Amino acid sequence: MSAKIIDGKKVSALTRDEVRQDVEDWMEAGNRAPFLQVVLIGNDPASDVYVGAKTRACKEVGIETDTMRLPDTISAKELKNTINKLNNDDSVDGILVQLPLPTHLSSHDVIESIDYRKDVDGFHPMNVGRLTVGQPSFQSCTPAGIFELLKHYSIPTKGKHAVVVGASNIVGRPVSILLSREESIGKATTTICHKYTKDLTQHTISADILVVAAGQPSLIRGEMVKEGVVVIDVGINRVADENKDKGYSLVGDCHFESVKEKASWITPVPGGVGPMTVAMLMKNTLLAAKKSIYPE
Ligand code: BQF
Repeated sequence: MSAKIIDGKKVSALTRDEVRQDVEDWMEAGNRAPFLQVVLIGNDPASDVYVGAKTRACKEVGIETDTMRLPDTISAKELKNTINKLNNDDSVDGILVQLPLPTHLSSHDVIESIDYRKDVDGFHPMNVGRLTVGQPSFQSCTPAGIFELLKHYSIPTKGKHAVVVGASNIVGRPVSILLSREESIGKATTTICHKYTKDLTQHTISADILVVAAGQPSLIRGEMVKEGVVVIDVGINRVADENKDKGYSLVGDCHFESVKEKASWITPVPGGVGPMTVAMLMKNTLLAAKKSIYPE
């Protein structure tokens, strides 16, 4: 078998188009444009790229946005005060603090200082908790994007064995929770693997759906998966490539060439899950502006 491609670029364009239309309707009904405040701390080049992608998407769908650039010397207290002002500013619908943070800042503390009603990344414990118990919440954008892809391609999850590799708070953990929920996309038997998993292949080989978010190029190879598996590769790794102008190319956590020979469906990197993450941020920002999750 050679896998069919899950086209995240295409589905993200469709999703953004939907949001653009919804924003237009929202404004025609007499409301102001949704507003996303991005907070970018320090000078991480990858973060610059991600924030650039997010602000471009905002412009495209009619969401207003501003990026507040703060020095990496900012203290926890100063940052908390800054976020507090944004929490209390009625013209701000969504607040996104770009991760990773400089090491002297605690991401737990920073995330918890954001008003959960403006937490469009879905990282606040209130949103994570509500997601876990099945109450309406902002869903973390990458997991939500993965679900949008499964929905678009009508890939069934009920009763399947879903194996998630990577247990991060941003991707692996929430994906595993969502896949095991009793919802229309869900009802999967879920295994979560991480760096202490003894025999990774023993688990990946039995996966009907394999979500890989480990941050390690070629972690998953063809021999480690079953014929017909659906592979969602969340990894974004820079590897040196002298044929590219930038000097590097992006690869996922799967050895694409060998895995695609066995999979029924696979996400490419780039152009798979990544663009969906940005599209779902647009959706969340509109939900925040409409106060859809947390009505007043
Ligand atoms: C694509 C991210 C690791 C750490 C912090 C499109 C994005 C990426 C890839 C993007 C990511 C990854 C984001 C592609 C946002 C996804 O074409 O494949 C878009 O902008 N992402 C982030 O904000 O912080 C990260 C990964």
